[in-house]
Amino acid sequence: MALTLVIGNKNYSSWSLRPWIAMKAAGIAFDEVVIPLYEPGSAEEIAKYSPAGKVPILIDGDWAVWDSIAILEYLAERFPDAGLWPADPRARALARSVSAEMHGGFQPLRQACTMNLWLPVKARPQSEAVLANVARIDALWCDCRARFGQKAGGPFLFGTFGAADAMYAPVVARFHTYGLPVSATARAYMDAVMATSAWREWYDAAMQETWIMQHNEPDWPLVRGVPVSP
Ligand SMILES: N[C@@H](CCC(=O)N[C@@H](CS)C(=O)NCC(=O)O)C(=O)O
Repeated sequence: MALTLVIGNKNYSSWSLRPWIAMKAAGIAFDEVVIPLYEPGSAEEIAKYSPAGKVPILIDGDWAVWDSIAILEYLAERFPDAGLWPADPRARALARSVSAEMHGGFQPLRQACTMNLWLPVKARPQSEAVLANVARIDALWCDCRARFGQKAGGPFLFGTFGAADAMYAPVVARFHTYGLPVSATARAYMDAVMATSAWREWYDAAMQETWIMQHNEPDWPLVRGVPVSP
């Protein structure tokens, strides 16, 4: 039976992007159900699939798995040949550590630089706390690349695109949109993620969406990066 991934709208739903891009990059077939977030009835619609009331949710027959990390772990077990986690135990432990660090942390960055693919790409001033998050993420990307990615011979954290890259895909979007200061290694990694066909597919679909949420630049109303009248 085909898998179904229940996600939020692509422009905003950073958590949904994680399992979605992991499945696309790994070639795991699935149907998708898109529930626009923050609309009247959104919560009721999500609640039909999960009592947790959040997307993403993976439906596998009569079984539902929710929360991005749990979904990635489920997929890694169900599709062991997909290589979602690195084969080497130490690389795998590092991949899980950095994924968990993302899942549970970086609140200043997440709060100040919400994922919004419609926003124009430009550098915006940021707090010390946000810049400290950026520096930590840059350092951990460089560490993964230096210890494993480069040797494995691919442009991603551990070589080929995997669960850790999926966990950081929305961070790539944030760093790019908000013009955050990164090293050359981090920039090359971001460019590699953004060059994947999975990324392009998500981005192109986000550009076609019509749901408008308030964004964190309220004095600059925007539709797809183009200023519009309030
Ligand atoms: N820890 C969850 C977070 C999921 C989450 O916060 N999803 C947001 C969308 S990106 C959501 O469903 N928001 C709807 C709401 O809170 O009503 C995960 O990793 O999947």
